[in-house]
Amino acid sequence: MNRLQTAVAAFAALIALPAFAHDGVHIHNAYARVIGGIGASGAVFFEIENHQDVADRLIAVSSPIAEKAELHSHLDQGGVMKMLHVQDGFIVPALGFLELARGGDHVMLMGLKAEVKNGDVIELTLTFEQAGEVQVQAVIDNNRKPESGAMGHDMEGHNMEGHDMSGHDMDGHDMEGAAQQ
Ligand SMILES: [Cu+2]
Repeated sequence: MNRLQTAVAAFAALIALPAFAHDGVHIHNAYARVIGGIGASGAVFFEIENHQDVADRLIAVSSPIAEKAELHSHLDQGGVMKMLHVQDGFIVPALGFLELARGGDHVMLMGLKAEVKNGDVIELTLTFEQAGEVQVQAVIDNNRKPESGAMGHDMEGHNMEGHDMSGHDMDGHDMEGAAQQ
């Protein structure tokens, strides 16, 4: 490669970057926990990856499966976790990540219109200030442990079943968490 070719290649690499930077937001590892039948509530968790070079904000959510969907978080009030409706939405840093996870930020579904079971897929529409509307499919997974969401990227391709089966007290614990959420 001569000098000119090298310079052209370097320039091509540079101009390729902004195409990625403006590629909106991507949603990873979406799953939902739902306890109960029609009229029940559920919580949805996922990771938001912001490919934009500006911060974005998740401001609204809706789902055909629920009468109402809200952005919620948990607040530790002297050891008691209280759930609150986040009116201002969730900020996702420029070129950064936000994880919605158990015990933290989550999407709350209220007034389910249909009965769902493990393995069912529900549709969500997320509305971002910058990226606009993003469609998400979340699988109902009432057995997932909190850690598997947090480590979603790293755990992919590993033996998730083996990992999940090693859980000890999860059944009781999970049901408590779901009742709160
Ligand atoms: Cu909630």
